[in-house]
Amino acid sequence: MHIVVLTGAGISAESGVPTFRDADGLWEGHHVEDVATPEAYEAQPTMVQEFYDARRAALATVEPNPAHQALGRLEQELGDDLFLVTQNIDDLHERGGSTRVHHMHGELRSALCRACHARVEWTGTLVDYPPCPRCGITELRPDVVWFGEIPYGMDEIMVELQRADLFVSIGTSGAVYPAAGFVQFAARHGARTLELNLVPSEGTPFFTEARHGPAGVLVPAWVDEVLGSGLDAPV
Ligand code: BJW
Repeated sequence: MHIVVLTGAGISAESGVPTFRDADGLWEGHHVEDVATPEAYEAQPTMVQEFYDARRAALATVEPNPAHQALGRLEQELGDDLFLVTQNIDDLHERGGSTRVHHMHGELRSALCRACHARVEWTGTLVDYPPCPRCGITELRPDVVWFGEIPYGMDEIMVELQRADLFVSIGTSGAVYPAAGFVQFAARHGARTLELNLVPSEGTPFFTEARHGPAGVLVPAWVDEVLGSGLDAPV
């Protein structure tokens, strides 16, 4: 049984990390489309750097919740039979026990050099334009994938989706591509598909089964089912 799990902002909501499209559609007062583009960075670099610096600093104030921990437990049991891909740029999966997390939209704790293209671990601020540790040029930006940019690791993700017996989507609105298309791609290649989300998402009609409620409840219950079933995961 090969399982591919895709997570989105909803899995970190109960940890206190705001989602992008709930409530008034604002992320700490910003529309995500206004800050998460290369054009926004060109036009207002200080505003964009401060936005991501604040989110990087906020990582110290949040903890993984039972949903992250359950996926860590699942990896311990399944090893290579689990492929975890997240759209999230926080580090809560890692702190919840997952060791092989594929961050398709990048990571807050990483900086990308616009001069030499190095990706370097970063925990401080970027708004003060520190030099790149590799080339010394002061062109570090947040290592995140903005609209119009190509997500990381797409080739590997597509191979994993083709191999999947089960595709599980957790806490994502299904509004942003290419992740929103994974369910149909996996289904076309023979996977059963399961949605675990607070409320029905844009993608719900494409799933074999959908369960609605908080991730902190649904995910541990689903992991218990998988581990209790001798890996013949129920959908
Ligand atoms: C809970 C919960 C709880 C709450 N428990 N659940 C027209 C048509 C189709 C596509 C396009 C188009 N025009 C442009 C595009 C492409 C574009 C796109 O999709 N745009 C859409 C707006 C239409 N996509 C891109 O540009 C991407 N690149 C691309 O396509 O390159 C081409 C290419 C692809 C592949 C191969 C080769 C070439 C790049 C997208 C980059 C997205 N970047 C962001 C910002 C990243 C950095 C950052 O975090 O700031 O990524 S945008 C933002 O949205 C962020 C998220 O990862 C992403 C998805 O959001 P997510 O996770 O789904 O969050 P929400 O808030 O939307 O949903 C949360 C869900 O949780 C809700 O359903 C809640 O109900 C639920 N929930 N509490 C369980 N307790």
